[in-house]
Amino acid sequence: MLIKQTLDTKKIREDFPIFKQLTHNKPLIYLDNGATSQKPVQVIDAMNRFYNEYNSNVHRGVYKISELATHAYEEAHRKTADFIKAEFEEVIFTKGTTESLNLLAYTLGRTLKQGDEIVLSQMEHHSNLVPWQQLAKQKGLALKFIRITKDYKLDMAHAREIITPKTKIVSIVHVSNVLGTINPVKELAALAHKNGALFVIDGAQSIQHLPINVKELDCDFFAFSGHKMLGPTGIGVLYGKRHLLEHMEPFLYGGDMISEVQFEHSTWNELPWKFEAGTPNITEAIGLAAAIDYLKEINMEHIKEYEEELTTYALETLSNIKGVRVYGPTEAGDRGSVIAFNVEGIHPHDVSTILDREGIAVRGGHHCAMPLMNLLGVTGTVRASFSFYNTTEEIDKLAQAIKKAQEVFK
Ligand code: 7TS
Repeated sequence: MLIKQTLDTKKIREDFPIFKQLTHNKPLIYLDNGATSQKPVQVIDAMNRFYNEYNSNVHRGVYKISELATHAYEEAHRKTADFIKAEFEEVIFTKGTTESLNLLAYTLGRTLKQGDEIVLSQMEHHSNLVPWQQLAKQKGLALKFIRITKDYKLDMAHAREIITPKTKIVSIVHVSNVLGTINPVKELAALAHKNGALFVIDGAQSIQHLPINVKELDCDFFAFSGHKMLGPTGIGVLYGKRHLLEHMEPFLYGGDMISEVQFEHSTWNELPWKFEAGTPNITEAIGLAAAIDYLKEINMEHIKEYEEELTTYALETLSNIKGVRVYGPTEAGDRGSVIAFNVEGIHPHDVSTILDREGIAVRGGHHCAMPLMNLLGVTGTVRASFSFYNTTEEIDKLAQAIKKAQEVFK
């Protein structure tokens, strides 16, 4: 099967220094993009330039390089807001998706009362489960989970049953990091709003793969991480609708997030700074802005199209190997570029180790979704997750390496 070559992957790969090296004397085939993405030289250079040329703190100095740093940091906010079609005031920088979701559980949690309900799904990453679970324990809230159907999608009839006027928050993963399922978040937003609940999207696995328009999705909050979209670690985003953020209490207190402080009383800075206490991750924000520039230049629509082709190719290739069981929806249009699978009779860690010897990086394990593993009746899976710099040749090599593993364990 030939795929339509929407992107010039050969040229794109030249931007990624990591692909120039060998691993176990073989070219690196990086198929663990669900965990983190590789970084183009444009991102690395932007961060180096900051340290080499204008390293200083933001929002305080009146001298030249501090003004440059402040401008670059605010520009990073502007670019991020524009990337997801939000307003400048609606984008808060955090450490990552995990922190964004914890921020929400903490701040929204303050307004919840015993008996209130939170609805999640059975396919959540621990980051979108544990913070709500702990909040529910502290406050006597009920947690409900939308079931998964046999074809690995959310059971929307069940969602309609459990999302009621008692529900205060619905928080759902956009693209599952295990099943790859793309969830109907627009429909869920409407359902949540009809019942007076807030709707949160965990966008950790969608941000690099799908064009995101938060206004069109009509979500109240959208969380993601910079490191999964070509940016550095240590920077993430929480988008929130302006009128909601305005009424929420801050998460962390300290410098920068205040307007005026007296010994007994303080008032808060304007958005988004109200939610950014202390010296922020300036370098990382600058790296994230460079990543966004890069993604925009490649074009998110083209990335989506190319990855859909690649995923179709991979699904077909893997399903044709006897003894390989793939989890998740069977149509590439219903799923992101994540494929979890098991090889009959071989532990996922052993498969991953053999693949590593062939230069192939995949993840083996529970993927921070233990309850989902229990539902699937497995302790773990192997997971190959693709990005727009991956190729069909790499998928062919993955298939060969799986067959090699089957030979070894015969
Ligand atoms: N939500 C989802 C759906 C994720 O896939 C991840 C990370 C997170 C939240 C947390 O993001 P973080 O940047 O705060 O860590 N997922 C994975 C993964 O699948 N393999 O490694 C990390």
